[in-house]
Amino acid sequence: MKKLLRLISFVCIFALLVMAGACAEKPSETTVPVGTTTSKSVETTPNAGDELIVVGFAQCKADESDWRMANTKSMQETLSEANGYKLILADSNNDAAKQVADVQGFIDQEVDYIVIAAVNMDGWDTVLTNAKNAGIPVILMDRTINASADLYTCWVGSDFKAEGVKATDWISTRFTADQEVNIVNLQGQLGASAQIGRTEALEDAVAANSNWTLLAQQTGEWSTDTAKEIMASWIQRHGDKINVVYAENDNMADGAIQALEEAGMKVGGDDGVAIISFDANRAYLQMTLEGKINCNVECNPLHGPKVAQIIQTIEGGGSPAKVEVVEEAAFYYDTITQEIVDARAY
Ligand code: GYE
Repeated sequence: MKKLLRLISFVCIFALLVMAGACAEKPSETTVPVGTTTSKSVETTPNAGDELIVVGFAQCKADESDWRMANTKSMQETLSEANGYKLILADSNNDAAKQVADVQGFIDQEVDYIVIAAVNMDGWDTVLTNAKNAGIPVILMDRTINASADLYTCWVGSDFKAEGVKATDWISTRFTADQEVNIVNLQGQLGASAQIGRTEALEDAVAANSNWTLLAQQTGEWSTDTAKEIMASWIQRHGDKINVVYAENDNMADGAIQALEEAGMKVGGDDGVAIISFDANRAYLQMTLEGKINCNVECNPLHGPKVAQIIQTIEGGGSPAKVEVVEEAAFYYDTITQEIVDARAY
């Protein structure tokens, strides 16, 4: 209902302005009347004076990791009241069932848009059908889900398997085909598409390289402390047989490094246990520069502006692209520079 009223007021304002413009002097330059968006570029913020656009944001766990905190901050800074939005943040504390309930809560509140950073890939059909029936556009951000594509408007995020391939490609350059490569894998929270994609890339590479062995694999829940405990037990069991730690985010890589150093093992560099990480947060790019992390694959958390642009496209009557994969790089201990680290936005 709110959306229909907003559309009617938008059309009336536009019609009045067109009539006023027809009578006034032709301006020397093209002026765009307040209340309309230019065809040339999509504004990322609504025009002054409009009522706030209410966005329900279902975040998995706001303090889950450095990456997640940067992601939440990007959404809060972009979808601010000053920019014309009312952002309602629901933190599921990584409880998939609670996150579905959070989304249903947004539907009951009749928000204008729902944005989801999904804890888990499964369990979305019913609540997204409810959102569709309520006429509320759903924007998936960060992670993908297993649901019919007609149940959400679009998805913006990373190609997690491609990230993993960047990492395994580096491992291939680090070791020769006749060297034993024993790998331990600290996985993200099981069922998250980021974990699934990164793990899949590693498992495919292990299957393709007869000299590679996956010694151990366990979820570190994206957490430094959990990863440190798991790594300490793997050191007890496998000791210096471990050649590579494949940690699916920076926080877990940090935990593994702490455990290895406390066990007196050499980490990173040219001849230490090779450390793979994902996210490339600034603090961990600094560790890459110091040689503690060998390969850090970027995963951009700053999705706020892109989400705002998608909302403005829809507000202007347009249809956003169904899939927006963000461009990402990888950084290596022997080529990264201090300038790259200092320029990091998060
Ligand atoms: O790698 C991790 C965060 O979904 C890409 O979730 C995101 C992952 C990221 O907690 O640090």
